[in-house]
Amino acid sequence: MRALILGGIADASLLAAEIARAGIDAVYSYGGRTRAPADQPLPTRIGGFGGVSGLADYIRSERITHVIDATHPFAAEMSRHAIDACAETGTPLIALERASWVKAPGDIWIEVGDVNAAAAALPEAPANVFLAIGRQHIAPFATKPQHAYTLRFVDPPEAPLPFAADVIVSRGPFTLDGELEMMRTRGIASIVARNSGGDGARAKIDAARILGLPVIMISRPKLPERLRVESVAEVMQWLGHRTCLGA
Ligand code: 3Y8
Ligand code: NAP
Repeated sequence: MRALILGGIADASLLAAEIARAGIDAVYSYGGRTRAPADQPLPTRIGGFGGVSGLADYIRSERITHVIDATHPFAAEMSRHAIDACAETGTPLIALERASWVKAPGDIWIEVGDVNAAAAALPEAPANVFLAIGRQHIAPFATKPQHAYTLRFVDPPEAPLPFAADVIVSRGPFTLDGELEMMRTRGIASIVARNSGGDGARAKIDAARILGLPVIMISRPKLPERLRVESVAEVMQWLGHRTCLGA
């Protein structure tokens, strides 16, 4: 057995630790989006494969027998390539994808389908807005320059921003107290977020509820059907290994 983990988020790191503990031969893969990604307890590769064909070639040349797509729910292109490359090479594929956040009593969510709709959903009157969607997809907010934006990136910005904004550089995971403090001191009036799920970035959603702030929540991209589980233990069972996590 030789597993390829398409990683890049906290759940993939938890999986890598279990796979290393089980002594399974595996490779961890980052897309190369951040300057210093977290170390993993497995041999690690960084960067794209070169599309579906590049991934299929990698699977063949590295004699990969199982692929685990443990990427972020919004890493849709990588997930689609994994489905196609595994079909082409006849390689078993499983997706480890955490559950979406679910609106709780007291949450004020404006649910939208993509980042353009999120920008359109912002009010016209100038406000302090926290864009908690990283660096890659902020351009649509240039259509509403009247707002005072706070952004949060993993690494300092390398290029000029498409609009005036204050950038917090932090890779998370984030705490409730930290989110409350940041939103209060900046007088944040609304938040834009992706429905990433998981605990690492959930604190901003809880802080918004406590402060009675609206969250413009971007729903996940649709992906083709594939075997999908929500826990590391289920992936380990799929690999034929029991895990110390039980189940
Ligand atoms: C490179 C690996 C961990 C580390 C942190 C989790 C938590 C923060 C949710 C906010 C939302 C956001 C962003 C986010 C989440 C965790 C986890 C998670 C959101 C790292 C990581 C990589 C990336 C890539 C980066 C994106 C960016 C997105 C910041 C490592 C830290 C906003 C997504 O500058 C860039 O190009 C950054 C790009 C893709 C989205 C964007 O478009 O900017 N993640 N995030 C992965 C790779 O190269 O393969 O550097 O160690 C991992 C983490 N991201 O393990 O706990 O739940 O896992 N990351 C979003 O949800 O909208 C932060 O700020 O509240
Ligand atoms: P994406 O748009 O779905 O993928 C674009 C291209 O990036 C892919 O086609 C592939 O290039 C390369 N790529 C992406 N993830 C890769 C991986 N794990 N290993 C090798 N190549 C990868 O990807 P994204 O949304 O930018 O996410 C990039 C990485 O950041 C992923 O690892 C993801 O888990 C992590 N991440 C993303 C988000 C987010 O909000 N999107 C949040 C947290 C973490 P080729 O076509 O050349 O193979």
